[in-house]
Amino acid sequence: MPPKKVVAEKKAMLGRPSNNLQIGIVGMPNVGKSSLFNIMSRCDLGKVANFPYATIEPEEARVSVPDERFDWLVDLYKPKSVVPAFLTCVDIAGLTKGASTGAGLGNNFLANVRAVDGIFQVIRAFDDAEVIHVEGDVDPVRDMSIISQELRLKDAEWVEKKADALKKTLRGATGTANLRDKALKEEYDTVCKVLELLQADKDVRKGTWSNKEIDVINDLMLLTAKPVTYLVNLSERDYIRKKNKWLPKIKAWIDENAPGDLLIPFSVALEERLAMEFADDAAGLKGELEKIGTQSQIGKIMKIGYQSLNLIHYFTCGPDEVRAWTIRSGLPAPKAAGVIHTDFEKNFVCGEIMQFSDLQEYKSESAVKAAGKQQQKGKTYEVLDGDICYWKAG
Ligand SMILES: Nc1nc2c(ncn2[C@@H]2O[C@H](COP(=O)(O)OP(=O)(O)OP(=O)(O)O)[C@@H](O)[C@H]2O)c(=O)[nH]1
Ligand SMILES: [Mg+2]
Repeated sequence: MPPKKVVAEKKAMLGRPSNNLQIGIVGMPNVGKSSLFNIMSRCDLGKVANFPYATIEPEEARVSVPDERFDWLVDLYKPKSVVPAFLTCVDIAGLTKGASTGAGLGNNFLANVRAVDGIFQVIRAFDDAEVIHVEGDVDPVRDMSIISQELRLKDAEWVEKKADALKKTLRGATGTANLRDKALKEEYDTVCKVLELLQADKDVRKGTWSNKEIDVINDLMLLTAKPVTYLVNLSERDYIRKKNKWLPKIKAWIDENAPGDLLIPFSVALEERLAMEFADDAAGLKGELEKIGTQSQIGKIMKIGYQSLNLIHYFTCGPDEVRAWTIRSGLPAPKAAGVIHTDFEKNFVCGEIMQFSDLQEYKSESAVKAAGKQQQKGKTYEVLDGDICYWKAG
């Protein structure tokens, strides 16, 4: 008999298995979350106000994710309408010490964090005596510790309850090794492992988990399982000169407590000024950025946030529309087609797929086809970021 073929098991991902994911802006009160949200959404949805807890209900905005390939395709097809990739951002209320036990807007806040899939954590590193800090002074490292601790405490409380409930059910189990009892025992073991990790002051997303464990963890909807991108809000001057006394300390904190998480320095003050002074003046904006020798970070923030959620997009192109379709990476073709219409998934026949680089090289669809570079792909094809797809459904 030939040896059994070993198929490598695909690594499961933490988080909701959805293509419609959201990222929440989280941080201490009065650090610039709503200001950032407003700049990103370029509208006045969030309430920017100089008092702690100005935001109570989360506000939502779809923010486009910049992609040079998309711009190039729009230029090539000159379509009647365009839809870029976007990420849904949610402005969340400020969190304070003790939130996990209900202080401040505690539980309200944590429910909002539970509802999002990823976190932009805004950290205040700008000095401004006019802007109150709830802890009395500016200390981003303390703020980061407070936030990560509150999220962990809440997770631990949640997981402990779950472990207790499972323990009771297990005790009631028959003791015969049936499948249900075995699954329960495995679930219980995972929950205990998660609790141990949290009690050792580690975030769930930093643990090493098997696929089975990830299934259990995903059902728990834990706060510390969500990816975090740290956004450090600097004064305009510090941002431009790329220097601030807190930056090395923040970096060291991340290396120690959340290794691998990304840090993006930016400046609400600068972004606000640019948005205001050059609202409809792209040339003016370019000139100003050249003059002060810097760049806006909003595009980068959106891109990194999108990637942190394992999101990618494929394109559909034609004279009517060039559009980016967001999916979670690793989806097979029928599921990817299904984001356009569920019928495309149900009655999937095949996909005609072009690679962006081929279209860029051959400069027209017909030339790509003539070169035999457009390929027909079946149900098992895994759609890649930047693919240009035409779906055929029965
Ligand atoms: N000087 C300075 N002030 C800022 C900066 N970012 C925000 N502010 C000010 O800080 C105050 C609070 O800003 P918000 O954006 O409402 O803060 P928030 O984090 O949403 O606050 P909560 O919703 O209360 O948690 C406002 O007066 C802003 O103008 C900054 O980079 N520099
Ligand atoms: Mg706010």
